[in-house]
Amino acid sequence: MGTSEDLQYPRQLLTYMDGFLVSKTMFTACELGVFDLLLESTAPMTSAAIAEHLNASPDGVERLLCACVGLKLLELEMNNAEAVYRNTELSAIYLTKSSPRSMLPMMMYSSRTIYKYWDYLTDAVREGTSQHEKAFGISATDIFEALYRSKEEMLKFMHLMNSVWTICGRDVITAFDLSSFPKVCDLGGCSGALAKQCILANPNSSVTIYDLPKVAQTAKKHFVPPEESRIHFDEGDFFEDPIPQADLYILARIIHDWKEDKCLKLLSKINTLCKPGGGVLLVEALLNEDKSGPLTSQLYSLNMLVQTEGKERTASEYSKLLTAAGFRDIQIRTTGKIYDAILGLK
Ligand code: SAM
Ligand code: ASE
Repeated sequence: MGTSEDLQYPRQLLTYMDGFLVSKTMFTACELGVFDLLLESTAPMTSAAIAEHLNASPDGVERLLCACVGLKLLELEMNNAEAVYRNTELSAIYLTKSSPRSMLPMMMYSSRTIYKYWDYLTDAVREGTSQHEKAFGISATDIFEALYRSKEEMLKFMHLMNSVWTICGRDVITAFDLSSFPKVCDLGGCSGALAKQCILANPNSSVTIYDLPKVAQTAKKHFVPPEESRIHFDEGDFFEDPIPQADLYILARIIHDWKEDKCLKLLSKINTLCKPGGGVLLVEALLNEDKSGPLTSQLYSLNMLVQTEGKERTASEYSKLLTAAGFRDIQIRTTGKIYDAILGLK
């Protein structure tokens, strides 16, 4: 920071400027199926062969592959004076459709949806509000009506929500010993990815996923196998309708969607339902107390501005909300990954 090299040549600023070129290069290779094709291929492939299989321009594909080599998403090797490409280990594990650790749904949602919203980040900062109207022509005032503007968009969102828990789920679920809470309710549990992690880590617990009717029905149909007898579903609006009785309420990425008053309304409703000794587990991307980082949480808070009415918060901001709703003994566990855990007891 502030060394003479930085001031004579603004390397860092140029890297930031090109940040979206990097993202879009990776997204394009994902969307075209470059990594999937190379995974299926028994041998490394030439650029011409890749272009033919993808039904894309040989020149365009060659430039894309070249940039992917620069990003270390692909490796280049000479085979009898012919350049051939193969996946790096990282791409094979995280950027292919069939991989159990696939991050492709997050890439797709970033590339198509978040990218469009961020075209209006300046307006969002000026106006202090979400940008559904400008980005997608939707005049909805309800956040999830806007985010679920079509069946496809709702499914894309559910896949986005689902995939991060394959890399961060175990850490947040095992941050605290939850074995004393046999009956768990995952409020806004979406596709059930965290519910699955919860029953894996706590063999004696069962989880009810509570979500909006169309989300719960889609999760039941496409995400949670019917033989999973320890995961149940309940549907409704958690602000307006009755919610299930439970020993522990999990709220993962729920509080960060909403303004203070709605957060307090929801948390107080949960507190009323909780028996003494019951608890609430918030799972969120925590900001440092002085908001100096982590960068991911800082950037996600800007994304909450363009896409929702919420924001990312510090541990003491969450503690304050929980205390105001009647919870006590609030404990914080950071994981060093994207998402952290906050436990409050009644
Ligand atoms: N907890 C999941 C996770 O972290 O992967 C999903 C979080 S997502 C940001 C918010 C979830 O809350 C969505 O599944 C959404 O459908 C649900 N939701 C939003 N408003 C709701 C409401 N009024 N009642 C019930 N569920 C709601
Ligand atoms: C929400 C979480 C997300 C609402 C909208 C969202 C995410 C993307 N869009 O509760 C996941 C976190 N990623 C980012 C970039 O914020």
